[in-house]
Amino acid sequence: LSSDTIRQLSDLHPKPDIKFQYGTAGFRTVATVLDSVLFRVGILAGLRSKKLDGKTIGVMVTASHNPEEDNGVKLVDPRGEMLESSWEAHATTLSNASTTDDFIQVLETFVQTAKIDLSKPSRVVYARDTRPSGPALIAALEDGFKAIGVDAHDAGVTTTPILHYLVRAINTKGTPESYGEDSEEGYFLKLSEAYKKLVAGRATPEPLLLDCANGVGADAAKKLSKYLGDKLPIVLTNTAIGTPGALNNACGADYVKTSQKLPPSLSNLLKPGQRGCSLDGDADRLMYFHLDERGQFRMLDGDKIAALVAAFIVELVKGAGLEEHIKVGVVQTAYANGASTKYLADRLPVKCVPTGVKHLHHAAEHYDVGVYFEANGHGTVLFSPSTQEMLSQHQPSTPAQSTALNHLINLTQVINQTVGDALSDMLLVEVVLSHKSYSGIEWDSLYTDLPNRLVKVKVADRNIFRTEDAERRLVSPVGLQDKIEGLVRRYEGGRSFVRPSGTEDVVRVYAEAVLRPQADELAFRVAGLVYDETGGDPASRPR
Ligand code: G16
Repeated sequence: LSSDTIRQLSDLHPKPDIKFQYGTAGFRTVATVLDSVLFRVGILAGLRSKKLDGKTIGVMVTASHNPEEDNGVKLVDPRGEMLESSWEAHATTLSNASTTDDFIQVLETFVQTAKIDLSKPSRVVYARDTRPSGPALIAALEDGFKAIGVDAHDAGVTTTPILHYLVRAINTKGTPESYGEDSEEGYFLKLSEAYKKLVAGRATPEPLLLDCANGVGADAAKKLSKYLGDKLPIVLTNTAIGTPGALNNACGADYVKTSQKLPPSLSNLLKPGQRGCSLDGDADRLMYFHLDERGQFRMLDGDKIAALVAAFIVELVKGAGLEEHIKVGVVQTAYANGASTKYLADRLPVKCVPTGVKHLHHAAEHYDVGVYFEANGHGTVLFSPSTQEMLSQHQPSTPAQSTALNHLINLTQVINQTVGDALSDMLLVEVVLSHKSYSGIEWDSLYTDLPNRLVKVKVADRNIFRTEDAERRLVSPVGLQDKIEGLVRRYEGGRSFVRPSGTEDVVRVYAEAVLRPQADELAFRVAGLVYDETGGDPASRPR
């Protein structure tokens, strides 16, 4: 380590008096305090690459669904997956060293204990979303690259899933596992070509209304739309990338999921019977919706996407004559609507894991085909390497089997298997709707959601909340779980859980019950319990 260069550059990025944590989706907080974190992440990314023999690592600067004033950064491992969890702790430790001296000492110890050969090359590809704080944070990140001598490639302003795609494409280039051309254009080509094959010969669908959350998804969707041409007419809205304060504001996937409402900006645009969907701030989440026969807003969330997609894949696997060889499974979190879990578990193996794509992704890898979606619309489908191999080798016995097999192969291409990808998921949903001749109404009627409510509680210290059983039970603060269960018992079909957010400084409370007013009441009463437990300003007590 040339500690002189690191020292000089580190002095330009002093750490504020704040405790940082690499959480559910990397570091994420108000952008103004993140400068030192970005510098240090630049160094860490370089070290991760060296440790992995010069493989390319990804760095994405985004705060996704969070408000515009937040920002964040997450690392992407060589196969396009989230950073290996043991390194999350290293990221946290490095980010919290208080002075340049401390930082260099922690760094040297880390290089020794992790046995990193500094003579190896290091390569990183990085990108950011549209947040105004992005350019300054990227400059800090680049200082980190400079400090450790990274061969860095700037992918500019793009979506999180495109960055994940690029990482995998770069690392598999020229190998039998090649994931596609290592460029944004390569991504759009791969997805759009597969989509066109899957809908060949089918009627052009009614236009899809796409809410881009005034974020980076607007640019990407515009480009994708050109590749799709008239195969999928898309009406883009909330594309005001340059308007201060517009990002995720009363629009986007998180707004739709949490408020269970149509973004007000869409109210004059969405016509009864029309399909609409919302991206989030970095286009890795997708929520669908439609207006039913009575003009009522109906949300088609990640659970509904999982149900739609899993059933379709099972049908194709059977159609291809592969049901004895390929087992499809689903992964959800505690937020999955109880009705969706019942619907899926009656048909397929279903596993529940803690929040965070990395947990779902790893669990999904245990199936031949693993469909994973968080209720908030974050998810994808994984085809195991042996399943992909089987699909390419299988000899179908009938023309019908051959068609089903080709559809499965094309699905492996339209789906971004590195991470949840709103645009890829949108194409996937559109394929299934087209094949099934479903409108939003038929899709929605697969099962009826139990009424549910999600609320946030601002507490003094969310770290006192600890959970077990895939976040379905609180173990700390002691005694609170019993109180929650006491409340839940009073509600028909009641279910509720409490967990600390990994991306916002809040505790989240989820509740569902058979009747809407009861789900709301249960959520607010549990939130009240949480609030009483931790104390705080009575004016902000949830009610
Ligand atoms: C991130 C994670 C998701 C998670 C969400 C909310 O999404 O990638 O897996 O569901 O945060 O997490 P929490 O409830 O812990 O705040 P995104 O879209 O913001 O990157």
